[in-house]
Parts: sequence; C-alpha cells; structure tokens
Amino acid sequence: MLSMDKSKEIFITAKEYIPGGVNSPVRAFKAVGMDPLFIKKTKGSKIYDLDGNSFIDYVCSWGPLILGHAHPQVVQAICQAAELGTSYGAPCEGEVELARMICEAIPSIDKVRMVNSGTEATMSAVRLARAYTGRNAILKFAGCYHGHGDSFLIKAGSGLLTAGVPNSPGVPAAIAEQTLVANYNDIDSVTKIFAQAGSDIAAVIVEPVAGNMGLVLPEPGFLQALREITEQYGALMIFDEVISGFRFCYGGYQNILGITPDLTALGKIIGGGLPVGAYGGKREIMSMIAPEGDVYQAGTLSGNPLAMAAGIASLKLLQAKNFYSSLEITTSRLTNGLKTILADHGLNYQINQSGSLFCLFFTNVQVADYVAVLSCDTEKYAEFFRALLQKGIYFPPSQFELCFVSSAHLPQDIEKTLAEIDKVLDEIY
Ligand code: HOZ
Repeated sequence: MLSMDKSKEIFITAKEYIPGGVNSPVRAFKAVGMDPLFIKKTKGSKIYDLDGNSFIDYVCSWGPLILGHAHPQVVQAICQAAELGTSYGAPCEGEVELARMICEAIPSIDKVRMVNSGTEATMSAVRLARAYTGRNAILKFAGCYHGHGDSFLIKAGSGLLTAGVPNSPGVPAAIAEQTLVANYNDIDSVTKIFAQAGSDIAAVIVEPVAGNMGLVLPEPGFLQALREITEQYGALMIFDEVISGFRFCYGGYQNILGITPDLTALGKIIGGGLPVGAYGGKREIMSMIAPEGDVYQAGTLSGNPLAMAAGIASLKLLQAKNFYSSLEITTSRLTNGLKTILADHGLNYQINQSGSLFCLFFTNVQVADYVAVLSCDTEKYAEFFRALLQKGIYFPPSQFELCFVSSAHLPQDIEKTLAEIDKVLDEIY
C-alpha cells in the first residue's frame, strides 16, 4: 500500500479552513470513497504527492494541460512575464495577441473578451445572448455542464452528476425556470421545447462534445439540426468549447464540424494552465459588450499578463506539424490496448474516445446520452480507481469525468498504464 499519510494529515487541517477541504468539489475524491491526494509538484505526464508518490496523470488539471505539466516553454513565458509585473489592471499587448490568435483560429469569432474562467465565459455569453435577443429563457442539455452559474445548475454534469444533485440550493426558482432542459443527441426533445417556447428562447448552449458526463460524442447531424432550429426561431447558438477548444485541432470543435455558432465560450487550453476564460462571436453581437455597448461585464484580473503569456506560448506550441495527429495516435494506443484487456477479462465496458479524450464507462450499454451514462456501475469504477492509484496511475476521481492525454505522455507511460490496468482488473474481477 502506498503511504498517503501526509495527504491525510493536511486534509484534516484543510477541512477546518476550506469547505470540504477543497476548492472544487470533485477534487475531494468523495465519489471514489477516499481522501484526496495533495500535490507537491508536477512535470510532464506525472504528478507527485506530498508523500513522495508519483502517478501518471490522466486528469491533466481537467483539460488545460494538453502539453503536459510544466512545459518548459510555457513556464519560461510565465516567468518572463512575471519579471515585468504580475497584474496591470490596464491593457497590455498580450491580450491583443491572444485575442488575435483566437479570432484567426476560430472563424466564427470576430471579437473575443477575456475573462478568468470557463464559468465566467458561459455566464457572460448567456447575458449577452439575452441582451441581443431580448429574451430570457435558455435551453441546455441534461448532463452538460457549463460551470456553476445559476442558470446552468439544472440537470448538470461534472460534480453535480457525481453527487446526484440535480439542482443546487441557492439558485432562485425564478432563474431555474428560465432554463429549459433537452436530451443530448435527441433533436426531437429540442423540437418539442421550441414548439412550445421557441419565441422565449434567447440561446441554446451546448458542449459540442459533451465532456462532463464522461465523454459523449455528438451523433451525426445532431448539432447541424440544432443550428437549423436555432436559426429558424431566432435563438442564438452558444458552443461551450471550454474543454473542446484547441483540444482536437488548432481551433474549436466547430472547425471540424463546419458549424458556425453565434457565440463560443473558451477556457482551459487557451490559458496554458493559468486561470483564463474567453467568450467571442459575431461582431454585431460582441459589439454590445461594454464599453462598446451597454452589456456590462468586467474583471480586475481579466487579460492578466501572465495568463496571456502562458496562453500565447501554448497556442504557438500547438501549431507544430502533426501535433494533434500524434496525440490521437498516443491516445488510441491506450484505448485500443484497453479494449483488448477488457475483452480478455470478459468485460463489455464501453470506451468513448475522440482525439486525446476518452472515458471508460463501467456499463455494457452504448453511451450516447445522459440516461446511458447513469447506467454505469459507479461503485465498481471507484474500486478500479483506488486500485489503479495504488499502482501509480491517476484516473479521474469520478466515473463522470474525462481522461485527458497530453503530448507529454510517452509510449512507456501508455505501456505501464495498460500493464497496471490489466493487473487491477485481475484483482477486482
Ligand atoms: N469542473 C471540473 C471537472 N469537470 C473540476 C475542476 C477542478 O476540480 O479542478
């Protein structure tokens, strides 16, 4: 057994001063029935805890670290920026450079506003959509998660799915009423809602690849149909690309789909591991934001020079030839190996993969929507997680989160991961 004494000890203190001892619920490891690891340092594909254990990391800070931990060029860019001051509260060149890179990479984005998190980006995009359309309702999908804004905590994914909490206390009923919920990959459920309330709907917000109920891919035609119906009713389409932005290609998942949303929320990768979000879209919509227009949204640390430097350095590295194809090859090596191991153990568990994202669902049901996700054996996943952790492999501490592969994951990491999974399945089955 690995010693985790130091993590356990500090968790006791953490719980005295921080709600639940963590600053974001999934990190508490509640869904896998153990105390969290406290991380001391990270490098490449590995994280190291306070007790000196090392783990191959498939969480990668929940998405930003597509280049792996502490990439030397990203760290250098942050250090150089820090020498010049950590926050200006005034415009700087980095903001313009990162905005230009985003607009050039994602054709639907004419203008972009930097914020500090994905949550801030989605909340602000919804406010803007409401202002632009003069309507109040929004439509989201069961199991999709768009951060913790009041409007989104209705049938949300991520930590809320883990905890089985369909809603959160503190969300006023009047706000919750403005959020309509359809089923992902089920255009009929969308059509029905539009038929009843289409003229009240300001926007449909959707993760083009759903990444907060495990990984659920859009079925062919689903997002195109969504684009058509939003246009038909004069509602905006907001793509939440906080996870998918720059994850599958140099741009958004929308570049691959060939769909043009009205607004896009970004985060994670564009901040290179520092706290950044952004929302952008059509010029005439974005021009409504203050000070150009009168839709108010502001932030002391928005466009922070360190975060901009990390984002710019990261995006430059993502432009390398074959970056995305080689990342996908690494990931497929892992998922193909996993499929063989599962078959050898007589298990028919489902693996969903797209590019460098994947999820191992502990269910025999093909996973294309929220209902299928709920059929997973979460207890067995927790057992699997705990056993794998003992072998030095760090999977997400919840069945309903994703595995992220980075360019720092080497063939030997993949081989070790597969070998350890094989042993763990022997142990638990
Ligand atoms: N909302 C993130 C998972 N989808 C968790 C973020 C964190 O705990 O750092």
